[in-house]
Amino acid sequence: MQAITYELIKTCKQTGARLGKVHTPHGTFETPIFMPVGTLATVKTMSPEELEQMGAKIILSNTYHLWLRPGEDIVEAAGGLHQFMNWNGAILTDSGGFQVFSLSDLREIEEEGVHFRNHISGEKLFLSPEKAMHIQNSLGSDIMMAFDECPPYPAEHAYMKRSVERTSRWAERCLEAHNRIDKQGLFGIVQGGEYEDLRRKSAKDLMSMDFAGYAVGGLSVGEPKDVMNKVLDFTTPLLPDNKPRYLMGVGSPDSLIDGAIRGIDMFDCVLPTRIARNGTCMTSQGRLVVRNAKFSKDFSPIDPNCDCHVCKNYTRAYIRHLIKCNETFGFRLTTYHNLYFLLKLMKQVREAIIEDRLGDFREKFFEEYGFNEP
Ligand code: PRF
Ligand code: ZN
Repeated sequence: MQAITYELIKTCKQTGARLGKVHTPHGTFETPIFMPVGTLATVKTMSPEELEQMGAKIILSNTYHLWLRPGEDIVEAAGGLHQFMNWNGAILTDSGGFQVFSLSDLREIEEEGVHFRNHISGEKLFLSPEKAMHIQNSLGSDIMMAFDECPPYPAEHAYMKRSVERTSRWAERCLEAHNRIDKQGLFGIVQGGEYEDLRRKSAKDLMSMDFAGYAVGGLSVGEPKDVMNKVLDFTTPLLPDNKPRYLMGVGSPDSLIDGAIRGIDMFDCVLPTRIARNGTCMTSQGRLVVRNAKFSKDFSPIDPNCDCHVCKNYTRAYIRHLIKCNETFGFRLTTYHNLYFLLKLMKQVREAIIEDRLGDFREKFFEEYGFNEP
């Protein structure tokens, strides 16, 4: 029995976006979906009870960070990541590949794996496909990610080709090393940068292996938005219809809609939680920097069109005051609202797919939100 299964419910006649269901050992969720990021076994400032209240069904956590602190053996001894952090919904863990490349220095890639320095202590470490699978098996996430290389943008074709070939060999080793197939699903990651021939090669290699789902990696790494959309245009049609598709590290409202239109089912990003701690909110009228002086006497909610707990009970003036004073509660309020905003956006996307009007929804949303997302 596979741990993760996907059910395609319908496609939007206007756009081709997919409405589906993903079944996991920790519940079923409808797609397209946004996954809040809980890198260190916590979605920063939010309790699992609050995540449940706002409607989150699946969160993301990180192999790399939990390996370094507290160590996967401690999480395993607690009974796995769900028990350790008291979250009963689904969990996806990233493999550490991307984090090694983005956080550590002095990394050295070889066929066996990657040598690098711990970004906290400076200690020398080594991560390989086998090690990444072992750690994720210990964490007990519902969805594990293959260990891949995510090259920077732009990368030359010759480099990207070698990287894609190595990522395919690493993917085989991940499948080989994964030994809790009935309890945890493993997703492969398609790489290849902006090169169509390499995306094809990567997708073909990975399709010949039996993954529970497929991610599109190597995007949102500094390329312009139209490049990302073009890559998705030729990449998602290469992925199987009967498995979930996950666009890694993408979370701006416009990209969520444009990704769903191109057949993506799952998204994650630190954006809503990170900008929240900086005093910035996502609203139906675009971004609102609530820490700005102009809100000091504004007793209206962050977003008059939002029905979240924060917008029903707290004002811009109060939240601005808290954030100016570095009060933790202020960051909790903006984080709650931003996550609620994206979860609700995806709910609206799903409703629009049911009614074959996601194209109309996109047009209206962009008109009100603006095209100014970085
Ligand atoms: N690979 C992995 N994790 C990721 C990415 C990737 O390419 C990205 C790319 N935006 C985000 N997180 N393993
Ligand atoms: Zn709100």
